[in-house]
Amino acid sequence: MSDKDPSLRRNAPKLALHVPEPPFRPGDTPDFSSLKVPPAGASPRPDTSVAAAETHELTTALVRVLGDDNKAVGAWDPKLDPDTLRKMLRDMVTVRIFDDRMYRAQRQGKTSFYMKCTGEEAIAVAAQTALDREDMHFPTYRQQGLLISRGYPLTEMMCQIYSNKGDKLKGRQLPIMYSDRKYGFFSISGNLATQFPQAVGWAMAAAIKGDSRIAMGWVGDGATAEGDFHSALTFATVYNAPVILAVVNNQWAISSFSGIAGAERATFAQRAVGYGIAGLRVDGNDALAVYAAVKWAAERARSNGGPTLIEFFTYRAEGHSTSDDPSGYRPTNEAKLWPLGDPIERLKAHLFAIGEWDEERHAAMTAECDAEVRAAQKESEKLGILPEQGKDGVETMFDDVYAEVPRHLAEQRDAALAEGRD
Ligand SMILES: Cc1ncc(C[n+]2csc(CCOP(=O)(O)OP(=O)(O)O)c2C)c(N)n1
Ligand SMILES: [Mg+2]
Repeated sequence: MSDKDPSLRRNAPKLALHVPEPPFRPGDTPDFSSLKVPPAGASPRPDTSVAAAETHELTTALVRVLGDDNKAVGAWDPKLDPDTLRKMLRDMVTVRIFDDRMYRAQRQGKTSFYMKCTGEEAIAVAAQTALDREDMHFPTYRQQGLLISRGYPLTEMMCQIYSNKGDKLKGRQLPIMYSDRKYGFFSISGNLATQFPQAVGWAMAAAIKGDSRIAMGWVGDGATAEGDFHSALTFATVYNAPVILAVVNNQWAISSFSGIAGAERATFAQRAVGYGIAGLRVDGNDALAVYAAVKWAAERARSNGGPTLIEFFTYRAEGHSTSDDPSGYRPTNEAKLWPLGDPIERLKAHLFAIGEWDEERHAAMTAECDAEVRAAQKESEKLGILPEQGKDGVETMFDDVYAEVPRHLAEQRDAALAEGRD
């Protein structure tokens, strides 16, 4: 047989590619029984100065603190005081109410677009609580919990969503793509994974300046397939950047399941170790575990121990955005069958279990949050909603691009104005 003509190699095995397919499609009954969910408290908590390679076990495990009895157990229990727990619960409830009202506002035609984070509230809220107010976040469109937890005015968030007269970004950003340096919240970019190199770069700059603030970058499971994810990890490890890199693995990237980004082969946290970065895989629906993991990574970064990649394992309970209909690609009851539960219910049950909360207080607090969101909505809607918004003069699109409008743009602006007058 000749080696020159590959078609003649009849006895060799045929090469084949594997094309990942989600385990369940619309109409199927989801079955998560093969999912390995270790008991709460099972993971060891190494010292924050541990060598990155030694975190390997933690990248395949799942750090969990809240047990089936709703008590906090194990080495990762952050031992938070009840006021902090109640504040986190309140923030998470506010995020959910905010999401519901803004989703409805989109359906009522008051804005063009909205994105919820249902089921993922614990991740942004607990991460924010674990960091310092001065630390810098590089968020994606699903971390509204960071702003809400930092006490950002809800009215301002809504004005941005409505792109109305109160929108500080003047309608130049897609609704929900907030930006506020004062709140340590970098401008959201729709371009996936840009957050990672930006966070690493900011963290490197902080170190160069001798600053003590750290950065936290955020991406989704799907975005880890972007080149930016990998170059960010390279820079982070080479320069030992004081950064926390969060992968929110909600298992979906619009209609692509996480297998398309490589989840069938290794966990997202495992990617860290290959780069020489510490990795943690955490139950993202367990607010205490999220808090503890971010605190661990922050301590490591602040003491020049280097970067940490944290995978928050969760489930995107609703559509990708108001433009998406998940019933077209996954079973409609999948979110309900997801075994890690609802993060709000779990934190609430924990507060009940330690005798620091009850139904009456919960109902009163929920009513307060609801009233707060409604009041903010009323206030922001006074400043404009669709279809009245968006009638700015054509000349305004030339503003804020350059410090001084260059000659050729000035000419275009004048021509547009002249045409408008005809
Ligand atoms: C570079 C780039 N590619 C594609 C898109 C289109 N897009 C927007 S969101 C999204 C899915 C992202 O999924 P994931 O990273 O898992 O985040 P999630 O939406 O689940 O929070 C895609 C493909 C984009 N915005 N930017
Ligand atoms: Mg995703």
